[in-house]
Amino acid sequence: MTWHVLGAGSLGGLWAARLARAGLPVCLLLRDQRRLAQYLASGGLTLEQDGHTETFALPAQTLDDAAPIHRLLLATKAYDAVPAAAALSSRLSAGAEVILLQNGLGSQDEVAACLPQARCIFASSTEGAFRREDFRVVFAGEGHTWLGTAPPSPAPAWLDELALAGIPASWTGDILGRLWRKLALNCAINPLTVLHSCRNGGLQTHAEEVAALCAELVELLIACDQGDAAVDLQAEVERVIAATAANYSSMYQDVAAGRRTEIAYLLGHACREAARHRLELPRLQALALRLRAHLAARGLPQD
Ligand code: NAD
Ligand code: KPL
Repeated sequence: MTWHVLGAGSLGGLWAARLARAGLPVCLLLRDQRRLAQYLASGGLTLEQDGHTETFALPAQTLDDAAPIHRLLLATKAYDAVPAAAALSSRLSAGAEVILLQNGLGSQDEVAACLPQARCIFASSTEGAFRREDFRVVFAGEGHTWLGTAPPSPAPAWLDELALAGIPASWTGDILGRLWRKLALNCAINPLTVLHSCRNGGLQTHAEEVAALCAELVELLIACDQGDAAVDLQAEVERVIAATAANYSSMYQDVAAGRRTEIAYLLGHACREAARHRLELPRLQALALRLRAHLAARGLPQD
């Protein structure tokens, strides 16, 4: 069965190239004819990995092509996921499987609501990739991808195809826990790196601020019935800060490049859930206000 990939950017490109390299059928879904023409002119999708460069002349279609889709990897930013899914809805067969590769939380439920005919599979990835230019992806960091449904269901047989393609992935019965844990890490680290204008390691000099945020995030996770995701959160945040001390967080990089951030699906989701549970989390709320003001001052969207 063909792997349709919508979002031929960093992670989508990384998946598409590895699936194709393993001889599996892959088809890219591009926004419109102009984008398709650009792709064809580029000669294909190029992957840079471990000093090697390989180009894959994958077939591609525009979103409004008529061919049905049975398996889709949706690899857009969280704020683009719903419009992209809606544009494809009429092409998805009954029982189609859609893998949602978005960071944060909130977009997955929005997509699932707009694709009632599909089986939506949520993913949480720690792999790293970036686009050197259009249709040219650099594999920047090894990691792992967790996949699962909410509520839990049995693993699909195509998990073997991911193994064949060298995509490190596992099925989990607790994908929401994985997504919440990553969201909490991102909320404790990313906004502060933007506001203090520092690399992740720079937060070691703001340890009290990080610890206070972790305490509120633990309260939130417990209120959201995500107690497992709350275990030793502060210790893990400190470990990640130390292990990635030389890196700039993804949010820092987005702001520095003048790109829209995924704030609505990270800190924004945390604050919405806190309000829903009537939790007073003053540090988290103040952080969201400061971050939004910072984005507004730079002319960037606050959601
Ligand atoms: P990206 O911006 O590199 O790629 C997204 C792609 O989707 C772009 O090429 C964009 O043009 C395309 N797109 C958006 N709407 C579309 C539409 N309607 N039709 C066709 N194409 C459309 O983003 P990314 O870095 O790959 O991130 C995707 C998700 O994965 C994000 O939620 C991100 O937080 C998460 N993530 C990324 C990394 C990473 O290292 N890049 C790591 C972990 C998680
Ligand atoms: O995932 C990250 C990001 O930058 O988005 C880390 C490195 C964990 C920091 O939160």
